[in-house]
Amino acid sequence: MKKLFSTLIFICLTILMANAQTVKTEKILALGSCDMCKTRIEKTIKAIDGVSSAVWDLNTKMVEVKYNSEKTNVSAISAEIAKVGHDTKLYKATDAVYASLPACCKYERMKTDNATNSSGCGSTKPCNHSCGG
Ligand SMILES: [Cu+2]
Repeated sequence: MKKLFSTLIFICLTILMANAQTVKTEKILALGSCDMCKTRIEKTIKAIDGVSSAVWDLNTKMVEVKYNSEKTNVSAISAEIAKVGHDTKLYKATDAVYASLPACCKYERMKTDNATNSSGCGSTKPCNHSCGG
């Protein structure tokens, strides 16, 4: 009887520890500008397998995501956000998807290191030099 009891305790602890390890809460930067963006971003993230909640904040542009780290991760979530038109730190939305967003959703795009600079250098690296121009 004593053995059964300690076995039960052990099983309970194992389950508790497993839960603590797999459910993560992470804040991800996702650029957007209005309530439509909020709905789009949250709906997109919640549709991902393993995500239990997503709450986007218009002021901070951060979305707090609760997810099972065995099923998904920040990189995969960021990729999905970018697919529907919102820049994240890891993935940028394509110009075509961004262009298709409603006018109210046009946010200021995230600056990328490899963007062509104003002098038309076209370098794929950060352009701190004069570009020979
Ligand atoms: Cu919007």
